[in-house]
Amino acid sequence: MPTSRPLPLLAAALLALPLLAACGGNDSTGSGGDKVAITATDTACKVAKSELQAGRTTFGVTNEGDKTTEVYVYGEHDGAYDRVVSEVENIGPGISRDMTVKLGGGTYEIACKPGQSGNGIRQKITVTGAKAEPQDEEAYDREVEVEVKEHKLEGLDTFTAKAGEKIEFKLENKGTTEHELELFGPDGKEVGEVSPVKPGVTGEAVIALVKPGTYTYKCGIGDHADKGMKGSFTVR
Ligand SMILES: [Cu+2]
Repeated sequence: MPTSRPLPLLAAALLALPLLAACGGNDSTGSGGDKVAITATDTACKVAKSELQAGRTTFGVTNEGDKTTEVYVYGEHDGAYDRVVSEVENIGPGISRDMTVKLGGGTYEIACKPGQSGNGIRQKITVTGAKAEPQDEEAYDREVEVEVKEHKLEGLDTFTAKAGEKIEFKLENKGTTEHELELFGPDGKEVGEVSPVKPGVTGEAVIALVKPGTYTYKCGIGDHADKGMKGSFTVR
């Protein structure tokens, strides 16, 4: 029983914790949460936990079916679960992928979509804790998907926006190393970024494109930009 443990021993255990975390912790999610397994088959969508704490959660998705699948997290909107909070696509049979998502308090549905179509097989989850800040999840006008692999950023070639629009940039890492997306306004100053995402993971950020002009973007990791992971688009 932890409560009957002598105090010095407990103190020693607490001191040892950061060391342990520093050595191991390859599955750490930053907020100390464990990875939540989602097992997808052609007929089922098993979520290891149906109750989660608000904050960042990493779902470890494994496809045990025969069809390529995708997994969505849907938030509620006017009584329907159709607001996409996060997704991970193109999970082939036998493949595992991680999906990290920041969830505020509320109810959500996780959908596995064998064959990558339809409404999917749904599981409800409950998240306890503070509601999400609007900018975390829903206050954007539209989203744009950017696909990255070594060494290309795809999806923004024909992208344009109107000044004042809030865009959710979704960075889908289909490569084999970490990538990110840094965005700079017409004056060259950074206006936002999608933080580095690991291979197989999708990251996102809502960025307001306040001023009209030419925006530039790049992957700021290593020499990726020099290798071609950069570009520009116009905001009118
Ligand atoms: Cu990169």
